[in-house]
Amino acid sequence: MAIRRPLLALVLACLLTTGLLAGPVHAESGAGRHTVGYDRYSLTIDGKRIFLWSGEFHYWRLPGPALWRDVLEKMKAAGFNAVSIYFDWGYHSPRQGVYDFTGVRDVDRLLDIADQVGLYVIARPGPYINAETDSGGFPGWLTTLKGKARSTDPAYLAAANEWLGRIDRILARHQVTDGRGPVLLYQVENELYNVKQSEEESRAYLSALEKKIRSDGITVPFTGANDARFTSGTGAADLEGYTVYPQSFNCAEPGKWKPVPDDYGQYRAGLPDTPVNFAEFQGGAFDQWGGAGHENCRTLTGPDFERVFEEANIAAGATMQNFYMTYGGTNWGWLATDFDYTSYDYGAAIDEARRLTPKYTEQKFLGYLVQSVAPLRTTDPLTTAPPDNAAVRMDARVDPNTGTRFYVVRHADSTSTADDRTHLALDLGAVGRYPSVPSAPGTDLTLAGRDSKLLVAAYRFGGQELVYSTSELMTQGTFAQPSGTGEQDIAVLYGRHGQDGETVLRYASQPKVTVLSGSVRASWDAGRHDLRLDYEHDGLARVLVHGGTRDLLLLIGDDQAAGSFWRVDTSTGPILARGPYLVRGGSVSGHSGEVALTGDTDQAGPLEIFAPQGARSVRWNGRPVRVTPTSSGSLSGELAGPRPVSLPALTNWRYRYETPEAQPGFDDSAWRAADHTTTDNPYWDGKAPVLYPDDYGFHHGDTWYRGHFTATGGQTGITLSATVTDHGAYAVWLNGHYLGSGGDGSKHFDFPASALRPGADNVVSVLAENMGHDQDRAADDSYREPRGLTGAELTGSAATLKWRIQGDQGGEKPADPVRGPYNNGGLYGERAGWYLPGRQDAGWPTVSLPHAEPTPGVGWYRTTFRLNVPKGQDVPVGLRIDDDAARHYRALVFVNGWQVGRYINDVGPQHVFQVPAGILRTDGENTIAIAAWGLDGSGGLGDVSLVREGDYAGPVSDSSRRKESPR
Ligand code: IPT
Repeated sequence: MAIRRPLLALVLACLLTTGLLAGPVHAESGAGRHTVGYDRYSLTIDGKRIFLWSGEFHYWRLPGPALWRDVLEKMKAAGFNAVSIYFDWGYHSPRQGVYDFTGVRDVDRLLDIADQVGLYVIARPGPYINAETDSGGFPGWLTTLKGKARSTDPAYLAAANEWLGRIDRILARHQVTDGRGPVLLYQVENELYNVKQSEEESRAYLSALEKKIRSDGITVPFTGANDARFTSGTGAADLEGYTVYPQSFNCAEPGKWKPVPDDYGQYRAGLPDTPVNFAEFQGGAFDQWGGAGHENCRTLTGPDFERVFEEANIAAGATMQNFYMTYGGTNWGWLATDFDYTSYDYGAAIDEARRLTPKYTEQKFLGYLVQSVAPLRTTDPLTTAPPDNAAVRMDARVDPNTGTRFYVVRHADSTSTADDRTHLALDLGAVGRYPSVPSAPGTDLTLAGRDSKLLVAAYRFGGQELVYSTSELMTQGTFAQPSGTGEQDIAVLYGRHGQDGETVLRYASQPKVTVLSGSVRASWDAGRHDLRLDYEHDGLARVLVHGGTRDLLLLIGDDQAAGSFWRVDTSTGPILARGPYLVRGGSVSGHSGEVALTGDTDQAGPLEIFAPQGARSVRWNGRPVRVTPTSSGSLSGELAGPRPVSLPALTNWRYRYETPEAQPGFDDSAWRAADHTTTDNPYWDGKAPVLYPDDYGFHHGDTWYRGHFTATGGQTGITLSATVTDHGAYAVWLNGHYLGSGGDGSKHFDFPASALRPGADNVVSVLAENMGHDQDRAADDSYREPRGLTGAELTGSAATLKWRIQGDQGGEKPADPVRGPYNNGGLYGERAGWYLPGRQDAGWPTVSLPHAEPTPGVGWYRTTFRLNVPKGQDVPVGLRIDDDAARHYRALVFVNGWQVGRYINDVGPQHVFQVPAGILRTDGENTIAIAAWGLDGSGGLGDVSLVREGDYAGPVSDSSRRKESPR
């Protein structure tokens, strides 16, 4: 047929487009080595084109290596072929020269898992990453280093090179180019544009990093996420990329859409010689303290958003897309930057509890499409006649090699919520012209509000020639025939429930059509040799077409029916499975004809599989499934669901008030003297002594100060200045008398005359909680903006205070290296180990929740509970705090010693904190320790309960039982 161009043209086109000459990577091929190249169309690996479909995942936001595999398998199952990973410098480095890559920081293991799961890795080690994390990923110790960050300043570069040297050593062991792993691309720096330094300086800095990284043995191409600003010249990466967040981050108005930018050509114009690359494309949105909550973010960036915007990216020619985030995770400990709270769920496709959301299904539709339709990797724009309804816009692309066309249809106003109907004029070149599609009389192409369709035409797959379909193509492949003796092609098509669909295929002579299920009408156009099928999308229709070089089974679903399909590619061929909550992977033994699948069920239900020829039996998670052959050529059986699991109520709380630091007799002689008279901090206001905790090696969490003075009797009060940032707080005592609390800025506190001790040592005690460091988005060292107290002046006398400061145990040498530098601050109970499992609360009085604590200060609530989740089940667990928002207290939540939550009762929005398996013992005793800090008389703690976030029968809990993660 005419769809295929003459062989010579094909060869020429391939030579022009394989990109072998354009690629920067010169690792020799052979012996496991691979060549990574690219041209303007796409990336290539050993000359083979790939559509890079990637999701962003941060291992440091999921402190349980067993769960890394779970999330990566879930991504792979949705058709992602890559994962983009920020590596967080500060997470690995508590102090200069010291790096930890063990336990939850075992990056070698992460890369091994990605490799085993079958995902390429886009490595993004910064040094600066932004990511709504403390200091944008810079370690605490960098705050005191002389030298401007993100520049060529020698002190900074030396520090950055130290990190790069360490992380590159690991990344270099896992490079595609050496045939030893999944690392395919390496991003240098992050978002280094619109910054407060010259472009020249930024370029020189990027160039210095690149030299260092290459000298570390990194041979994969460099990518940039600088919104396509540095495509050539000094410091340019091999492949620049766009970072696009079309809906930005206002989750409070989740129904309010900003439109798709109409100019698709801009993306090619900005990257004329390299693939159109969305290094970050919005996959959700972060939320803030007091914000609308991540469910609203998930609505703002829901399946409708994904479909409309991701298809628009394809219409713009993108062959590299990375969705930030695909799994957001948790800002456990003090990982969040100052405005962000503990959950980094991000409203992503996979939620923080690792559950698949409707966004995931939408990602799967498009992920399967881009993996299975090769012509999408080499397309040029194609001019078309507009649709017959001006409210509808159509953009088209064509693959010059095969003539395959892609039509992306959306509302001209992409924010429109109207249902519009239209017909399209399709010029399919040699395949013919179709002036009004759909052609069946009385049918329309319907575009529901905020919807988009990506239609494939003039496409050959297997033994078939698809002329066009107004259904979207999910996937296609070759599988066993019903008779079991031969092969058939299968294509899965889908559309919105109740909408018309029309699929046209071309045959040499009229084929035999058997409608196995559903209502589908067939008609034959003898002039064109076209078989036209028309139907309404409703459940799952099955149509067998006999007459081509191979039989074709069309599976035509509405979104829900099609969404229940899973595709697994094995060395024997693809498997299509329908029914279960998740299919993670599979294999086919050609020998025994056994199909072995792994996956999860959330309830008992059907399993249907289409497998390569010769498949006779099925195993699910190792257990045999009784299957019977169907008329579709599939095997059908039943799977069991999970056993019900209930979680215990939390009782037997024990309580102890601490805050001894507020008392005058407390011995602070071992605390560090806060006596620096100067600092390298560029934001220093000149006041001495310098009180910034960072300058004394305390970078994260709460800080205590004790300021001593000998009272003359004239002292009437104190004025404190602080930078604790929004929703941060501090509390002040004089000789154990509570003076009150404050926030950002200056505040005066009167001394009650009775509290002052003339002629004696007086002590002002301050507990300060800052919300974390700023990032350094503008490259102006704002991550170094001081935190904590910034000044203190007594009133009524010229006496000065002598200060001592206390923070997390060990400071830059964390006393708890397993949980690491972000787990703890300087609360008395943290330093005394009250956050850890163990018997230290044996003598504490018991209390019941909710509990009131009228004395301002910090008290600890502890209890234990046992879990006995059945083996082979995954039950994500959250810990919930409920209380009257009128009470003013904040709390740190520890489970088995890991700080899994920062709660502010009167701010929110977070009330449920995820406790990842691995930290949570699903088969034994767990310890909860909550440090609650009341700022006025309304402290204490509300109700605390466990929340079962789901119940799945599947392999994940088995792997966590292998004690993969440290406790
Ligand atoms: C982009 C950053 O690169 C990324 O680290 C993260 O902070 C993200 O924003 C927001 O979650 S920058 C983009 C907003 C231009």
